[in-house]
Amino acid sequence: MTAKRVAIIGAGPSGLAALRAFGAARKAGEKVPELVCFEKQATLGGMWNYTWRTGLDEYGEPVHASMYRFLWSNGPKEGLEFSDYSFEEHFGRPIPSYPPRAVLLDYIVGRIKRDNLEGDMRFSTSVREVEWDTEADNFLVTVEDLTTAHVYSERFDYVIVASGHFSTPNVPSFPGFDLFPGRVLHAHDFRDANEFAGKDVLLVGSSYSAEDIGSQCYKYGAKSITFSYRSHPLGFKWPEGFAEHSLLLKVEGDVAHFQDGATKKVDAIILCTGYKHYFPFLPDYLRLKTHNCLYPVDLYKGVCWIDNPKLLYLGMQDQYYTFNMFDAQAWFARDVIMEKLDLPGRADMLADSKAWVARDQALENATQEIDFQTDYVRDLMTYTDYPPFDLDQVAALFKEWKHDKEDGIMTFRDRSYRSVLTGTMAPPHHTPWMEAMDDSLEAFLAPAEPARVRASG
Ligand code: FAD
Ligand code: NA7
Repeated sequence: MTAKRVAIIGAGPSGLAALRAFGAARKAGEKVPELVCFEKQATLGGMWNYTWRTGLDEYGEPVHASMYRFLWSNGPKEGLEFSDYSFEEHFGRPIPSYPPRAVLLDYIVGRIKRDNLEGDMRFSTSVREVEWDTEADNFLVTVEDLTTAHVYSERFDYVIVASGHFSTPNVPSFPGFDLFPGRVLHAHDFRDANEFAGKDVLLVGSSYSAEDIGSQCYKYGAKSITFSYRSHPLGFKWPEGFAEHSLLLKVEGDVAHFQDGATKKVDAIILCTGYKHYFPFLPDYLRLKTHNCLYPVDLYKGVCWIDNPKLLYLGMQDQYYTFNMFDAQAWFARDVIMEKLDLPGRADMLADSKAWVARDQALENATQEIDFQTDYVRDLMTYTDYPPFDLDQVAALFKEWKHDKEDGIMTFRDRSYRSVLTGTMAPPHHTPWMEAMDDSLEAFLAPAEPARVRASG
């Protein structure tokens, strides 16, 4: 019998979690399927790769990256630590709780490289089409090697979609944008806060992107930051120079008008209005259709496409938990594929999924959301041998993080947390976040400057 073939679409944290899950089974002596990972970028790491490019890349492909320079983790690393690979193991010593992008990238990729788990990795290869062949009982996956423009198809028994969902921007328009004299852009195309030094910046949206890009622009010298919210303000104790207004009504010249009657002259507008789940390579009958939420519809255990569970999705939820949740999902997907787990019938899968969706829709605040996602990850982990970790402690940590942000939105990244894996308390960073302008791995890991020794005398 020929080995089963599995296509993994994307080599970001979710796709790499799948490689790691199968790698763990292989290490345990199990016979694992043949894995092929298609990645349209030239390297591992997904969203955690930085590129200056926006719009289309050198091949005419939409640029995946929404990450920007100077991005530091927006939650404590102790909440996302892989339970089979601690930060301490990777860096050889404890590191502070809020690492910048390059440090997290090093950690994600390090886990894969150290154990040579890359396997059959097809870089610079974009998946163009996935079709289900009922007769053959497998998928026909068509891809393009971007470097040669060669298009080819291969057959797979399973397909894992790990292509991320914070890449295709949701871009509303507002009256007056066409005549606005400054720059209008979406957060997806934001790259360098220095561009906005000395400027009055308007951010539309009131979630993570607005909060972080607004804070960044302030850190790098913007003159003022104005947020415009649709449902609710961010509500932090912002420093002087910040303001929050209700929804933008229109722009007249360079003056923004808000629903609450306020007006503000602005130099640039950044739409922090979220992203769309977008799978141009999937036909309608296989395509997940959801907004950004904690439990997307039509997925059993948030992973298996109920209408055809040989199609599996990783990382499609909105996220408190990130890397360790992707792992828990990948272990579950692996065990479905390796037939270590029996899936219930369609009606039972649907009922289970609907119960989770209903519970998600009734959530009223962040505390409940954290508890919900904790329960979700806990439930997933009961099915597999993903190394257990103390989920209650992680949930408590997320709640503490929420309070820390309320206490000081510009200082929360200076806090330290205890690893639930190693029990080690993170050391403080050598420089407060507001003064740490260099976000390189080298600067972050550099020892604190020794205190100057005063000449006695
Ligand atoms: P991605 O990382 O998006 O990876 C998907 C991969 O699929 C990419 O490499 C892409 O090139 C590839 N791909 C897509 N389409 C195709 C195709 N057709 N063919 C082949 N390959 C394809 N999380 C945190 O934990 N902490 C943070 O501080 C944090 N900050 C964030 C800041 C920003 C601005 C954004 C956008 C996200 C942030 N996140 C953060 C969430 C982040 O998305 C996740 O941590 C993580 O990257 C999701 O992993 P993923 O593998 O599911 O998706
Ligand atoms: P989110 O968390 O999905 O939030 C999107 C925000 O955009 C949210 O505040 C929405 O308001 C707002 N929005 C969406 N459409 C509109 C329109 N038409 N008008 C005004 N406001 C709108 O996306 P983010 O980019 O902030 O975060 C996504 C990830 O990127 C996250 O993991 C971060 O770590 C980085 P609503 O509350 O729905 O009224």
